[in-house]
Amino acid sequence: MVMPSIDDTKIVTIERHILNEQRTYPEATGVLTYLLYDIALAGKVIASQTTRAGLAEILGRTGNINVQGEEVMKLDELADRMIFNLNNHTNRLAVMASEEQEDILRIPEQYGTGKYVLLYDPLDGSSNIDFNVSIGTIFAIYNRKTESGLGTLEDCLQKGKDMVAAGYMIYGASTMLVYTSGRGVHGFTLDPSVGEFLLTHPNIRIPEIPRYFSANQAYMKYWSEGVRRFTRYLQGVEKDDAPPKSLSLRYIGSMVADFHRNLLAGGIFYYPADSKDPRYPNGKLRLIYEGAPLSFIAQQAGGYGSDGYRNLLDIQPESLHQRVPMFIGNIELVEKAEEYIRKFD
Ligand code: P6P
Repeated sequence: MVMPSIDDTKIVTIERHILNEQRTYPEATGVLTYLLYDIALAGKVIASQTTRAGLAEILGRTGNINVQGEEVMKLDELADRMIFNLNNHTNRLAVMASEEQEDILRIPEQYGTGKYVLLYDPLDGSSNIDFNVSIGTIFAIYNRKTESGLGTLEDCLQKGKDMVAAGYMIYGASTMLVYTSGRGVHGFTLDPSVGEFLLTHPNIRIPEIPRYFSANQAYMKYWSEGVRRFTRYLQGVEKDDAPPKSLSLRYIGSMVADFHRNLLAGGIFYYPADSKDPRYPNGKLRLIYEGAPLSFIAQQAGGYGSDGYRNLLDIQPESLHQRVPMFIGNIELVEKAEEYIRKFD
């Protein structure tokens, strides 16, 4: 039987890709490679469940409410548990923190601790599960700041500019893992037939000409004057300030999916401060496991992430679930948002 010839030099797994990268860094120990592998393994398991959500008993709600005051979907819990359990015994991490858990996640005492810190949103956009909309996992990796022993809250509250690596998994038509370790952004697509993430999008760069803008314009009445005028600029109706010709609106309401499309096609995702809920004047999205990792990825792909005033990666987090306005995507569009906010707020 003649088998189709497979060019095995083109089969690049996450491990091979990172090891190739690490060869340029003699001091690299390989621990980060294994950590990314553990995260990828969690992604494979989560993907195996998200594609069955409509079939398995895990669809639907647990009746639990998480620290965000949001109803917890069963897949949320599975994803949260999966990432913690696949990483809590590897001696690679000092501490973890999750969007689903109020406090930091300590490494169980029977296991050793390591030099990295893992912050993650296990299943962002999970309210979309019932409607079969793409959802995702977001993660950020830092070096621990404390010397040894169990990691602390201080280890989790670091500026995004000190991040070692960041990435996301998107569970959609295919499952992808996109990551950066500070040397460009690279995308891997899961081949379910072999259970491996294979390099499909090396060196992702956000296109110069943006194609989309993504925001929930139903909330325009809650936004500041500057953000409203920026949105009118994007719509092409702000007097004497024409936007890029190609712009179209795309908003899925699942940040990883909105971000991923804009990373590949060019555009901006924004979730500004709003007066919708006086408890959350800085909007809905969180800094340490959403805004900061996605800004690091955008910046590594030639884009930029801002809170409307400054680089999101320069913000010193004050608390685990701190919310922050965010404008992430093409530099020109994010800087235009900052300009409107400076001028009209
Ligand atoms: P809104 C999903 O619930 C999420 O956390 C993000 O994935 C998404 O970008 C945002 O909230 C959507 O929020 O207020 O537009 O429904």
